[in-house]
Amino acid sequence: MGSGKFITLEGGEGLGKSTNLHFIKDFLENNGLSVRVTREPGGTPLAEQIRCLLLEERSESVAEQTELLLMFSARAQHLKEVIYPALAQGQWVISDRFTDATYAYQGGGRAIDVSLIQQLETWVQGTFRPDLTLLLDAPINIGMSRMKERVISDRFEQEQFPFFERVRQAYLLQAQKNPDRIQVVNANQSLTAVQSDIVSHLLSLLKK
Ligand code: Z5A
Repeated sequence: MGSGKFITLEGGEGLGKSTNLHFIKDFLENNGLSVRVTREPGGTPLAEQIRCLLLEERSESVAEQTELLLMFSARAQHLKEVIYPALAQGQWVISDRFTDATYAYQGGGRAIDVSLIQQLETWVQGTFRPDLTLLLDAPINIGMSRMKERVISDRFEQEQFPFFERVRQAYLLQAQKNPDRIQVVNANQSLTAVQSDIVSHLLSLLKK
């Protein structure tokens, strides 16, 4: 890989990933870096089609295995077409969600055996992992109340409180297991305070 770094943003819905993605992009560009912003599931034309399959509401119930495999199918395409080439060219890549979301939603939310996720992670990514993951964390009701205004609701947003609590706990477990990579940011504070925490993590990464 070139000198680019890979940053991922994670967290439950409505906790400010999209909002802060743009803030991070601007911050890095102001520091003279070339930045590529992307998201999962998605990021390439094919992976975006898989995203639609995954998120749209449907009458047919989706098997957990189907959901998990589609997440990794989209990820394989995203890595090959976008993430690896951008890093090789020295760009910094920021992704709105990546594999920690699979541990959280499919592992925590759907209760899929984590060892299966680990096997797919190794198969699809080898040893490749983000350089920094910012996990926006807050009690579930905070994200939900911020999302109240939004009308469109996807297949995941239909889930109930216990599902999102399992997602949150699985994210926090990932952070515990990967303390050097995953930085937990308290999302239950003002946007200015959130962004000040984010900047301190970015500055540490810039010094590495
Ligand atoms: N998924 C999965 O299951 N497995 C996987 O492996 C992957 C994904 C990769 C799509 O995610 C779904 O895919 C996701 C998990 C699943 N489903 N869910 N739920 P997505 O990222 O596209 O969708 P999302 O999680 O629902 O994100 P979102 O709706 O775009 O929310 P957000 O980006 O975190 O929040 P936001 O839009 O930036 O902020 C929400 C509002 O809060 C907005 O009005 C902001 O102005 C406001 N905000 C933000 N920060 C603050 C603070 N600090 N104070 C006050 N107000 C704030």
